[in-house]
Amino acid sequence: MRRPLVRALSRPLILAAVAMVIPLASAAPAASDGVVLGGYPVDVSQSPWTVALSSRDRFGGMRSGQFCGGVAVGPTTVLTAAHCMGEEALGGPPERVSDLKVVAGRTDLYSDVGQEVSVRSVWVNPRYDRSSNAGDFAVLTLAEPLPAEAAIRMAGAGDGAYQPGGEALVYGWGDTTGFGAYAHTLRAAPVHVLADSLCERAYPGSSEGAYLAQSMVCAGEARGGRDACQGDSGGPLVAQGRLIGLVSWGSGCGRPGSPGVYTRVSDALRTLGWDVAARGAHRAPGGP
Ligand code: 4AZ
Repeated sequence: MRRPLVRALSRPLILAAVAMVIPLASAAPAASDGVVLGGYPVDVSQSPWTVALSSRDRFGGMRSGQFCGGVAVGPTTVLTAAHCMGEEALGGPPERVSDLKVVAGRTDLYSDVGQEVSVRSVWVNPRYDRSSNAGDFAVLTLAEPLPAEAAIRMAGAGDGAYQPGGEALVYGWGDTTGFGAYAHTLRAAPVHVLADSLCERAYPGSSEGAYLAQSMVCAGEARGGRDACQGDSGGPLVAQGRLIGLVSWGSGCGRPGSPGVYTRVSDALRTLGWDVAARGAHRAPGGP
């Protein structure tokens, strides 16, 4: 569910209370140690393209102001989810968040290791559809460049990395339990790329969204357990060393039969008119 990040962040005490009760129930989540659920800790040097989006003014300084994930695809270009730049998350247009930053090279959000770079401009996909969640991506242009090795290659249409059954990794600092327990160190969870038909069946269309294979990628585990969750949005789904998805939505986190839904990077590239090899360096006229 593309639940507003803000709602979870503004009610941490309520969520904490729920989390204390749930382990006693039989319907406990399949895993409770993830990124991302069902994951493990990683050092950001293993995935230097994984960045945190930050606004201390809006989200507080505790966890470096982190509220979403992002992916460096060029020295000054970061992809994230459109819904991370929405009013529900930011309380207004992104231009009004004067301390919007990208945090790179910081595994532990409690530390000040790495780099914080101001966001110079935000381009939200004008075709992003809030009811289906189609086209859930935005492009951030940074005020200063990140180290060149921080950028990941994107997988274009027809890339084998989209093949169902393939292994992928999702990265983030998001909720590790589904109950509002936000990580402060980066985590990764191994998931499988799943057939579109699985997500089409799981998400035929509801208030949460509708799975559309052209613009979305289905990934997770049939048994549930490993999944992205709130706070991971906008972060990377990587297969065969290439970026195939951005964390977008799903019904809850890690539930059997409710896989994670990701923005299909090849479709974003097509919308942007970007050449895969150009890593976002070539802009379409009228684009970001
Ligand atoms: C969210 O609310 C969210 N399980 C992100 C990913 C998933 C669910 C919710 C996928 O940002």
